[in-house]
Formats: sequence, C-alpha cells, structure tokens
Amino acid sequence: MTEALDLTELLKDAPSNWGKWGADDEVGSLNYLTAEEVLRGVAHIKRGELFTLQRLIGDPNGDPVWPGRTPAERTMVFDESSWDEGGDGPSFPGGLHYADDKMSSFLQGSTQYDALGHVWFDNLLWNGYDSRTTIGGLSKASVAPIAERGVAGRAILLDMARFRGKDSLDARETYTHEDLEACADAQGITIEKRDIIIIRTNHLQQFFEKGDAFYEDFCESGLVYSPELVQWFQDKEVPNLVTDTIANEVTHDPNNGAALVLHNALMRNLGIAFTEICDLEKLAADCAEDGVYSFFYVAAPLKISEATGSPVNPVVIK
Ligand code: UVW
Repeated sequence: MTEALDLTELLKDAPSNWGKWGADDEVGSLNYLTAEEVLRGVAHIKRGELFTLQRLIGDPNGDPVWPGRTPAERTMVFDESSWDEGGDGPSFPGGLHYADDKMSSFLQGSTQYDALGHVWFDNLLWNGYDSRTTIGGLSKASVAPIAERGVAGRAILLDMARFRGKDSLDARETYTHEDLEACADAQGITIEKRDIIIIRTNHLQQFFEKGDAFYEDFCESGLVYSPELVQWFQDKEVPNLVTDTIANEVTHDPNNGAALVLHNALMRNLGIAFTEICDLEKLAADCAEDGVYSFFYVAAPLKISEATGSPVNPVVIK
C-alpha cells in the first residue's frame, strides 16, 4: 500500500446517527441504554461478584499509552518528611499531619472513556459539530455529558485471545464482526441488540514483555474496518465498545492504510462510546471458569469540563 485512502472517500457511504437524538446530542449511542436496558443488565447479576476493569495508574511495570503520550506522574506534596526539621508541613492545632499528592496526566493516558468529539475528519465531529468547537477545549461532545449521564447495561465479554487459543493477540492481528459472532458461538452466548461489547485480546501483555520494542512500528491488534462491520454495529445498536487495547481497533488498517478508521466510522459517525486500556484478565479467567460471559456493567468517567476523555474504573457485576 503506497498511500492511505482518505477517510472522506473511505466512509462516504457509511451509516451515520447524526441528528438521531437531536441537534444538541453529546452522548450518541449511549441513548440506547434506556432504563429498560439498565434493568436487563441488572437481571444478569447472579453471584454479586465484582470485577473492576481499570488498569493500575503508576504500575511499577509501566503504563501503556498511545505513542506521543506519557504515563501519569504522581508526586507527593506532603508526607511525614514534610514535618521533619526544616520541612514545609503546615502546622494545625492538635498536631495533625497528613499526606497529599497530585497527578499530572493525559486524560487518555490510562483506562479511559473517549469523548465523542475526540476524533474527526472533514472539519466535522460527532453529530455534525464543527471541529473548531474543539479549540481550547471541547465545547461540544466533551466527556462531561457522558460523565453526567453514566453508563449501565448488559455487557458481554468476547474473549478473542482464548477463542484463538493464544495468550495474547499479536501486533497487527485483526478480527471482524464475523469473528466476534464465532467467538460468541464458541462461548455459548448470543450477542443481543444493545449489548455493551467487551473484547479481550490481552495484546498489552506484549507491552509488559517487550518494553520499548512494543512501540517499534506500532500497530495494535484489533477490529478492522469493513462496511459490513460498521453496519453490524449499527444494526446491533451497540452503545459502548470496551477493549483492553490502547485504541480499540487495529491502528493502521491493512486494507487501506488509514489510521483509526473505526474511531471515525463507529465513534464519530455512529456515536458509539469507546472505553480503552481496560484490564480484563480477572474477569476473563472467571468467565472461562464458570462459562458465564454476560453480566451487568456500570461506569462513569469523571466530570471534567470540555475534556477529550477521562480516566474511569468500570465495574462488572456477575
Ligand atoms: C487516539 O485516538 C489517538 O487515541 P485513543 O486511543 O485514546 O482513542
């Protein structure tokens, strides 16, 4: 492939949900998660067992991030040494000491929800908002409306790594909606309309095994674009796509050379919320053991004004 196909050309006939939930909508396909859908999810709670899906921020083994981003940096402001001789610990009546810290981080530098306005092409983002609305902060389709709304419903885990008999999917390794259906069949479940789809690749194990070499010729494993795949997501009314990779899709499409096609076809055009960099290992091990791959999922990113994304710790209850 010499030159990548333009997203304008590639997605010219692609389905769109712009306007479907009104001219002011900022949460897109999360609108599918009505109260009825929340209760459909709750009905899957059988054992009362919780699984949290956030990766540790400040993992001593490293934090995987998109190239060009840096992991969060947490620094202590006050600790016991602040009250040593010459320290700057404030003095309070009664002798109070306390610990304080602060963090500097990319809002998309850990397990995160993307705002719907996070990506665009042709100067237009989700719902047709002008891309100039991103300047200085997302005045449209930031993460804050998703945070305000919250996310809850029935979710299913599709364990693509186990399905393919591998510890982890390789760089560039792709899968399609047909593979998702085949994986669901093998797991004995049906992908239902409005399910939150969680896909395990365990691809980031390679970040921990390879170190810096993970970023050489960076191309993650993931879903690969086709018009049929986009239509499948549209027909299934998928509200939220959750994965354990940095960007939820193969980084460079092997068929057309374009980068992050599905960020545009699914998030920008259909309004599907993306949750990235999850840790699905404990959940997947449990599902493999009890054979139950459907459960209740609940998450809410942080309410950060005009932000492009936000850290989150989604919770699954089985
Ligand atoms: C980009 O889209 C660049 O990053 P993310 O993986 O955070 O969506």
